[in-house]
Amino acid sequence: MNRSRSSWNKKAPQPPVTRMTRSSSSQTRPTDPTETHDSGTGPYGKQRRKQTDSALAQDLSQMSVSGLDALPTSEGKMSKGSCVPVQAGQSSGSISSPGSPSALAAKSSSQGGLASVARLVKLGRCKNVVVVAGAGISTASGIPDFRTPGTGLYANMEKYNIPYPEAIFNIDYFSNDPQPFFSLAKALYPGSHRPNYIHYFIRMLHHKGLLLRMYTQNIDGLEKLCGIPDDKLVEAHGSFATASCHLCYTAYPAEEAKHAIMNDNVPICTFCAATVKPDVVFFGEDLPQKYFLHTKDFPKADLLIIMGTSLQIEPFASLVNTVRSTVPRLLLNRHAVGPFEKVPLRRGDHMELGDMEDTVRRFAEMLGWNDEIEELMRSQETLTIPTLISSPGSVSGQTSFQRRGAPEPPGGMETSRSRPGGQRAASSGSEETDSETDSKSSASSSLSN
Ligand code: CNA
Repeated sequence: MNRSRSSWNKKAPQPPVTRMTRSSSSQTRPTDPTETHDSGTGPYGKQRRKQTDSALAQDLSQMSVSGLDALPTSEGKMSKGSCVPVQAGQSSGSISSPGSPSALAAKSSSQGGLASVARLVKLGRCKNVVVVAGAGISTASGIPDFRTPGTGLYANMEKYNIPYPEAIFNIDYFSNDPQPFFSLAKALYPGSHRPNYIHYFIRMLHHKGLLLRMYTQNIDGLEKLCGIPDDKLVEAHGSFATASCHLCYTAYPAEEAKHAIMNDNVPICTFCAATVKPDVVFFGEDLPQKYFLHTKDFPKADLLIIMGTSLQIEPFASLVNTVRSTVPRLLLNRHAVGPFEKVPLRRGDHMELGDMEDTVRRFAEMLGWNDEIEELMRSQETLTIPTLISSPGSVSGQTSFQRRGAPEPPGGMETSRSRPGGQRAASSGSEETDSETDSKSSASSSLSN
């Protein structure tokens, strides 16, 4: 690989702030969802990944043998506070099978849960909706998730020549060998994929003045691309919109980083000569400052929608336990995850299992929003596609990504340490096209606090 240089922009020193790092698995998840009511910085302290490579390898081999099903599937998960992978149906309850409590809960939940929530929305009882999302909302756009057997990143690691899946998002591994991540980044850079119906459904929540905030683990930028405004979005695991030195955090022009990576060059920090990376949060890195909006948002939420996530990455996963205990929570996923694996479900919890695009379409029909969403998709796609065609990133298009069977993106988190990205002004992938008004401006204004 060649090395490229570019003009640099040294970041101003930042005041010390509370750090929240990304870690794999739900090691410190509160055990009783009804007990945790977040205030302040939340129940999670600084966490580091404690898994050993061998434990991870074992964990992943369990994942790869699990079947893909509309009902709960097997997913490896580390037990709280230990390095021992937990098997289906064991103490953490992470894996369920037909007939298991989760499957029974799934069965009972599918009897009208979606309709109940739709009714609440139509009655005007949900005006501060918080959405928590993961890679599953983008699989319909052709971007693999982490854990879906067969297609997920974890099942396709050999393509990247790494010892274990999470190495691709491990900052120490990157420091030694950025190539695996850069190979993946080439496939994931925004410009290759289009938002799907699910993204536009969330955009419609905003359009209706109901979206308090969307918290996404995704780094594909599709939320912004479909027009969800930046002040409604927390990209908890960072994004490709900015780039910086992985060592000293000196900012680096994102377009130049992209150009270098797309051309198999390594972008180099002009300040310390270490490797530059897109500001996607790696394991062990801090979350963006914006993430801390959750301390205000979740207590205020009157409906929580959890979509397309296995709730395996902390501290993000525990967010779902920080809404008030009376607040309805709706899980849309292929299988039960997190607190929805427990039976009985908490009062007010609903889940609708199966393919999410189908589920979300049904939900939209119940709400009477389907035609508007279709129209919104048509108008937004017309506006954004020309931009993408002229984008340098479009060379890696979806086709080549799929051909390589490429996995998915890492979650990134941004740092609260001296990373300006924490407050970065969102290089908007979003092109606001309608006259939506932000009915939750009071919450948004906290960004500048
Ligand atoms: P995950 O662990 O792969 O979980 C995804 C979940 O979505 C699983 O439970 C799947 O069963 C479910 N799912 C996938 N497709 C569908 C579908 N069509 N219908 C219903 N359910 C579906 O991914 P998480 O997001 O929970 O993990 C967090 C990681 C993944 C974050 O750090 C992300 O950055 C990272 N990631 C991001 C992307 C992206 O940006 N698109 C892609 C892959 C991974």
